[in-house]
Amino acid sequence: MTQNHPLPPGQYAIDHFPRFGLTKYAKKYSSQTAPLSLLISGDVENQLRLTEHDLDKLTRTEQISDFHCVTTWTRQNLLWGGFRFRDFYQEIIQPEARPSDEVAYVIFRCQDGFRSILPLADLLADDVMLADRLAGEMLPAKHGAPLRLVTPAHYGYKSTKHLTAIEFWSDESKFRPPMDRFMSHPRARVDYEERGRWFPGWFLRYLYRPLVKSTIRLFERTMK
Ligand SMILES: Nc1nc2c(c(=O)[nH]1)N[C@H]1C(S)=C(S)[C@@H](COP(=O)(O)O)O[C@H]1N2
Ligand SMILES: [Mo]
Repeated sequence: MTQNHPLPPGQYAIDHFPRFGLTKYAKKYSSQTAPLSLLISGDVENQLRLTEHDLDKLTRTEQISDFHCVTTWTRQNLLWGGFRFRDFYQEIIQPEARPSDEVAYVIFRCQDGFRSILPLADLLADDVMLADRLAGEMLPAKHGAPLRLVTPAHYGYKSTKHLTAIEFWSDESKFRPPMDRFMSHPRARVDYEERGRWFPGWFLRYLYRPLVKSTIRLFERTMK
């Protein structure tokens, strides 16, 4: 099942999978994983509060994909388990929450305050998952339990961990990026090196790369 994709522009492969993220959220780490409680809201007729049992009706799926952090490290061939976002949208959100026809953006929120936004169209791709398993085991707290987004075609900052809410909106106005605006690209596709806005991707490579080691160390300390 292992596939080797060429590395996207400006990325290098590492052989471990560190916990990573915005340093301002590093201290929010909790090894105690709360059971899933996912609030569905936005331009929808019905708000929903979903638990893990509500996801049982979806077909489980597994995929092997590469994970690309915007700071230039890539971890290849991760085995994720969970649900396809498209199935979740078509089999739970559309029939039960009844989103408006205008919905075009989705906001993901989580326990530590981090958040991300993606166009709905990007999320309906085959390889976008809501994952609750990693490498054949329950998704550990380290990597985003109880449930995280996995979207391999986008930089890691779109793959929000520890999900608590998903909102469906017609525009981006309800989204405030958790990082400086220049670091937040509305799509962040790795193939196009959409690392951030205003600056070209190759420029941000050189800005971010020196921060990788210290950020990994910071996250390691917070997990002790
Ligand atoms: N809740 C939450 N999700 C998050 C982040 C975060 O700080 N908090 N950081 C993002 C970034 S920048 C990256 S690269 C990935 C890292 O995922 P990992 O910790 O499983 O390696 O999580 C993303 N999702
Ligand atoms: Mo990242």
